[in-house]
Amino acid sequence: MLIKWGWVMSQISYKKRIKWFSDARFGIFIHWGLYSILGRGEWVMYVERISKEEYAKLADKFNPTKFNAHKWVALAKNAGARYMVLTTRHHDGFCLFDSKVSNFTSVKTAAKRDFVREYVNAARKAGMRIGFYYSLLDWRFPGYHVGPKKDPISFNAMVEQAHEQVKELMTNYGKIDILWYDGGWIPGIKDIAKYWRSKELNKMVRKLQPHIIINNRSGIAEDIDTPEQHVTASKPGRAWESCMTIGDSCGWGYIKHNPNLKSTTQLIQYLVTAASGGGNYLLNVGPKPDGTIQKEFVDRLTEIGRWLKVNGESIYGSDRIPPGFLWGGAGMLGVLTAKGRTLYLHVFRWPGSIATIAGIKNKILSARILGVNKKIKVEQTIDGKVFIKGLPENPPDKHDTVIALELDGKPEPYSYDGIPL
Ligand code: H79
Repeated sequence: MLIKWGWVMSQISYKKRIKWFSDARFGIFIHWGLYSILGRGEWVMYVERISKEEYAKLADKFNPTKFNAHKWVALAKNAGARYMVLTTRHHDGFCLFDSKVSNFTSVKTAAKRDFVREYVNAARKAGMRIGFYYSLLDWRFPGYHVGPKKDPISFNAMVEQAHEQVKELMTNYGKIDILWYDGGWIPGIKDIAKYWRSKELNKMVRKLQPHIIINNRSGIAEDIDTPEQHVTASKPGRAWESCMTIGDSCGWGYIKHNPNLKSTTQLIQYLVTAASGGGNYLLNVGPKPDGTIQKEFVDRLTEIGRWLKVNGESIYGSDRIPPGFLWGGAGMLGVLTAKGRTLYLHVFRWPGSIATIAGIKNKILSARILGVNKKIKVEQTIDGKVFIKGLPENPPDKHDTVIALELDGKPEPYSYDGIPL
């Protein structure tokens, strides 16, 4: 009984703690570091087998005079993002913050700046929630590559450094909203939490930052699941966030020649699909080495922001669509999102003057197109079919036109079980 009550209590506090995050729905991820100079993605050191001595020389060149954290935050805000996550350190071990346990930082090399502090200050000023990405692994330690069993001294030095640096990040920058671990996998090891001493690590984090949201990449589930490069819902009640690049590769840091970018429409559809499943969308930007962000990214983010200004009520604070809706509820048209008694039909493929959907049990009281000041007519049949009539021939929004359906209660699917189609 005691155990059960303890579980209930922790669920309640989880619900409370996670609320702002789930309501936010949209965040901007930033991958920026020494690798940005080479312009071939953040894995360049590893995939090109660059020695740590050679790679370290990049720190002498990393002096981004055009970096302005306020501009990054303004871009994210204008895109409609409610939080940001910055790579405080990636797998190369280079820190964008001041660390007592490493000399390989932007503070102790050419730039002589604490970029994490500048980011935190700018984000806080703008009311943007603050996330820290931190890579547990550090390629510079031989013990990482051969594993903890073959070189425990080097491996444990790496673990020790991670514990110290996470402590620094959780102590020196005020309130932090998200801790986004990555790089927890260890070659040949399944029980990674044991080797990172993640239980102890996260206990320390929660002591220093009681409200923080921790992701699932230290080998412990913690608060959120993090599907990478795909949108896949977790089980109901569990928060999740899909992270994704704008480019077509698995490169997250700046890539000089990366012409096959996802369109704004695709990005909006991913965001909507995540919201439909009760999840968040963390969209990545890899700024250039000088700290500026390429035009193609700025244009997409600005356009998403424009779309969200009109259609944000269907995204922010939305509920997960209950199970049982046919084909996600919107058939060939697109997907549904929901909030309270409102269903939002996101039309990705505009049908012309009549939109038909099946599988809705509720009575629909009224319908409106977001951003278009005109009531529209709805007809319903007793077997859950809905006909939305008198629509314009062409879609009012080329990415996704949203039709809000006000219902007589919370959305309920109409079940056709046993009825042959
Ligand atoms: O920080 C980003 C990635 O660097 C990191 N997670 C996101 C958020 C990540 N680490 N590993 N992976 C993602 C998956 C590894 C993909 C790889 Fe590859 C395939 C590494 C080597 C082969 C892609 C292709 C990267 C280098 C070559």
